[in-house]
Amino acid sequence: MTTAPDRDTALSRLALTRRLVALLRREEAVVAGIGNTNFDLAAAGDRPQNFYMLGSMGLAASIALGVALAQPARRVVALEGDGSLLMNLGCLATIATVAPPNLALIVWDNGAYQITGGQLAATAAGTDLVAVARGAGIARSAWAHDEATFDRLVAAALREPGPALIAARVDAAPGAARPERDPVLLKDRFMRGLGAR
Ligand SMILES: Cc1ncc(C[n+]2csc(CCOP(=O)(O)OP(=O)(O)O)c2C)c(N)n1
Repeated sequence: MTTAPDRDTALSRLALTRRLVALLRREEAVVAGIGNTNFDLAAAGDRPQNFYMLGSMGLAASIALGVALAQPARRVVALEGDGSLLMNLGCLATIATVAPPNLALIVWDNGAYQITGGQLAATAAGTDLVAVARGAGIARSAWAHDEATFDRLVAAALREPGPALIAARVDAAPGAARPERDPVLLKDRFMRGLGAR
């Protein structure tokens, strides 16, 4: 769907992250953004092909773009909070221009910078990140209004040529787990997980 869902139908970010992990079959790389996004990925299923961004907002998509270009035979998924993506909107134009067919972006839109105190983000005032992505040139950009649609969109993004962007309105539940916070260890493990070391 291209119409943004109402916020009162927000889905569980953790439940959706679990659904994503359940759909992974082929050692796909998953690059998770700062905070709740990577906390929930760690809870949903830690794996050597997961990379947990620490500190920098909005770079999961850019890192995932690099991985997708370096390993075109591997599917790559970026998970990003709406506040983080708003800080690096230019990546959408870059991804549309380079257009790696093996890249999918998933955006968790809770309308806020939740982890730093719930300050409202532009998405709460009406910025529609699916419309922004489509405008940037990522034609396969859609809202997941419910879990079944999310599953269908993710399965298609993992199988069909991308790039694709999937966004969901999510709740404000705190992140469910804490991954390792040693950046060198995380990077080395990820590189080994991708067979790059
Ligand atoms: C450049 C930069 N500015 C501010 C921060 C502080 N900060 C860390 S996480 C965060 C909010 C992230 O918001 P979002 O990506 O929407 O995720 P949420 O917390 O809502 O799950 C902020 C403001 C930071 N780490 N980097």
